[in-house]
Amino acid sequence: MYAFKTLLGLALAVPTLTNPLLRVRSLFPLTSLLTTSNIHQRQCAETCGSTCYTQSDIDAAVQQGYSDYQSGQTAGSSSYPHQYNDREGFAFPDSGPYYEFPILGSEQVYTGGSPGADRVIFTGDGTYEGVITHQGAAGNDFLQCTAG
Ligand code: 2AM
Repeated sequence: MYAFKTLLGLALAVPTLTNPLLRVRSLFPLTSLLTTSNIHQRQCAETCGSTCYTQSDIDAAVQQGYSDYQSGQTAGSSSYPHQYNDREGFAFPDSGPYYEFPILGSEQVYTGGSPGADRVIFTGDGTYEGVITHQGAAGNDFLQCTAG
């Protein structure tokens, strides 16, 4: 009986330890490599040029911009947030006046310095209205970013 158990143990253990495929599978189950559940994908709510913004990127920019607007502060030595006059005539969900604040593609909230090309728009009560960009527009004009 002892000999049988030893043989059975060896029969099971040896292929697992010596067969590279079985060894790799036991360390890194293949199924976890094939499923996407572990892969963090950013879901774009708005895309400006080729820059993707998630809703949480947008919410963070609006929150910072509106907080500065309410306290009468600007980010660093910049002029943001400041009023956006909608010279382009974009149709936002609510009426103005509107305010703009930079949104950065780096997943960092804007605190001053170069504002890049992209802006969130919000109203005087902090309602988010949209994302616009200088990317692809003439001069200082804006284009609306694309949903998704
Ligand atoms: P904005 O503040 O509405 O973005 C001087 O700063 C002028 O340049 C402002 O009219 C400003 O508009 C605009 N501006 C800022 N960043 C820009 C960019 N990346 N491309 C084009 N215009 C920009």
